[in-house]
Amino acid sequence: MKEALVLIGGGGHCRACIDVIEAAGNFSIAGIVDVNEKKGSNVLGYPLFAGDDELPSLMSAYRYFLITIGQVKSPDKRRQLFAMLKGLGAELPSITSPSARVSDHAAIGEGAIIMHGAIVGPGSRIGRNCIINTGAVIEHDCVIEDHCHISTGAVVNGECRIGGGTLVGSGSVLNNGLTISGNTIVGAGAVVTRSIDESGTYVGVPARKIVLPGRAV
Ligand code: JB2
Repeated sequence: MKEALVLIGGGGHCRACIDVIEAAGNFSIAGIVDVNEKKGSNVLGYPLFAGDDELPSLMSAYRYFLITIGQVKSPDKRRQLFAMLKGLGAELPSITSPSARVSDHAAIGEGAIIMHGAIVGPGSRIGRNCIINTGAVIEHDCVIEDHCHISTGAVVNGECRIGGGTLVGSGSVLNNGLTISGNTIVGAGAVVTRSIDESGTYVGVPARKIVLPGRAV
């Protein structure tokens, strides 16, 4: 019998995760934890059955949990939920789509999801609670630290190191051998040609730092 898996967050990213979990077939989805106001509704037929305040009591009934809130502007929510779940003693499995190619010589951290059509090359290490989104390429010998989101169709060439909490936007390209500091945003379609040692938001071709209104430099 399949083990039951509880999902945390029932929005757009959750819908994409459900498709991967169903295709992977290792777990049955027990239900979704979201904000209390959404209790009683469902996502793709799975019930939103609890709020975060009920997580401690859910631990006695369920062992496996996966964070299915996405990460666009900030990794903070996913980081907080990960710490909370670990503190409660939850296990967070990694999930890999059957249409992804993960090298036998790669390692995937707990709570990470490798979505449809993604590639993770030999010698690469994907940290805990990462999203390697649809069609993303992580080439050989990369290190993707915890809580990163490598978005749809992004290409991280070989021997790159990406610091924790970074978002690599859709369709962006990182040249071979770069280091990207943590808590950085690489905008969609950017081409990163040099290492980034100062956190911030980088866009364009070649990628340059921009300062967004209302945000610290
Ligand atoms: O603290 C929370 C919490 N805050 C928001 N705890 C729990 N358990 N759930 C929370 N949520 C819920 O997460 C919201 O009520 C909502 O149901 C869900 C977020 O859904 P949304 O569609 O706004 O964002 P997303 O993070 O699932 O998806 C975004 O990021 C993905 C990477 C979207 O932009 C997607 O299009 C994108 N692919």
